[in-house]
Amino acid sequence: MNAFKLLNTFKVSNQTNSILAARKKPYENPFQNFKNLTGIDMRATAIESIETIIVDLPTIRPHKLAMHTMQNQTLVIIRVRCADGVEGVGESTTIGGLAYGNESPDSIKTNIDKHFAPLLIGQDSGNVNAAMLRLERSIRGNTFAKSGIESALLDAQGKRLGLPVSELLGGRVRDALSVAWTLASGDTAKDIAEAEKMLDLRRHRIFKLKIGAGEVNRDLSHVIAIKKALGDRASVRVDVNQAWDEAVALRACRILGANGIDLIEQPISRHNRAGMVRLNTVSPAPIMADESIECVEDAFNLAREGAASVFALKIAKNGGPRAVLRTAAIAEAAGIGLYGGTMLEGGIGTLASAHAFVTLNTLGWDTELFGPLLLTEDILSEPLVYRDFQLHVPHTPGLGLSLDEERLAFFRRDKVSRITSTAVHQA
Ligand code: MUC
Ligand code: MG
Repeated sequence: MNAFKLLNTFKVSNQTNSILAARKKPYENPFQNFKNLTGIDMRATAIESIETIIVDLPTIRPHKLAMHTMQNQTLVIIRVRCADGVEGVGESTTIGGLAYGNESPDSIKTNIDKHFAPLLIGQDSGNVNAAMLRLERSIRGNTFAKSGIESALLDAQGKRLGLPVSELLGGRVRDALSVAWTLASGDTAKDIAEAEKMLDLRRHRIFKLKIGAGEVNRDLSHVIAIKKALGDRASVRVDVNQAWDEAVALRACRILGANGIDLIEQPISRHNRAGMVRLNTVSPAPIMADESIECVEDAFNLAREGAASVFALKIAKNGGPRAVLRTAAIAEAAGIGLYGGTMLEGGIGTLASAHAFVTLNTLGWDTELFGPLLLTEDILSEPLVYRDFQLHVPHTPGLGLSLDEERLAFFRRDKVSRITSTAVHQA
């Protein structure tokens, strides 16, 4: 049988795109094998379809990073539908189109639709190892897209087995995660007021300041003023997003360390690894690698060279909740501290990260899983629970969330473009 025919055996002629429509009896021994409509041996947990949806959500205020100012956030939602009726949901999200990494929301959607889905349709959704290995063999990089798919497969398997994703990952050792907040309005007084509000609300007592876009001395004064205002009531850290060169960073790291700043994230380009090693040797405040880690192998090389004292763990930059735990294992073995990072995902990506982070033995620098709180809207039926400075991670099966279909329909980008094209047509 040629490849085209084989691919078509996975499709049925009606609109359900179901290879197993006649057999859909959810949860009845989903691991049993049986023959599909064309006689091919299949599992009840086979992947039937993969849908990718781009969603644009407004932020509560402009969020200023060295390379981009966010006015909204774009999520790619992934729905993996399986033959037993189980659906897994995942999210692939980045910051500022292509400003942060090698993948944009548009490339993530196109690549999943065109390259990932054909490899996965008909495969066993219950075997996450095998599914991800199949992708790994044919698709280089694209860790953001892989992360959303891996999250969705874990969500599906958790729902099927009645287990939270954290338990599929070996079991949680904590139920809640302390969460930092990023001060990034660009205005010192506004940032101090925002930090005070967060302390009052008992929502955050760790603050990350986004610097690097402005003149360095002004940035340093801004950070020092905020630390002075907050004193010992908060941990203050900075993220430079690669904006400095090594000479500037050498001076700035000394000043920041001397003024009580606890952590300095990605001060220089990810390409200057030797410079990161030199900075990490002399800086009084620990250096954290973020953009330097684009895959698990990067983490190994950074650890080997001593280029950072702390790693920002991000599911998107490693290829998923399981993949990020491999980076964490490298860090643990090398004595490198761990920080649970974010790409400012919405609720789905945030929970996918959280389920991985609750399984870690140590998480000395806590997390920054505040993405949903930066958005004025979400597309989940129930918001995530932030209380007493922590994100509380659900015990319900899968990622522990459900989509609000009406809100998803409202915020999906293709709906907006349909409306726009109708309006243009009428005019
Ligand atoms: C980054 O560079 O770490 C995380 C928090 C935030 O405000 O931006 C992100 C990305
Ligand atoms: Mg960062």
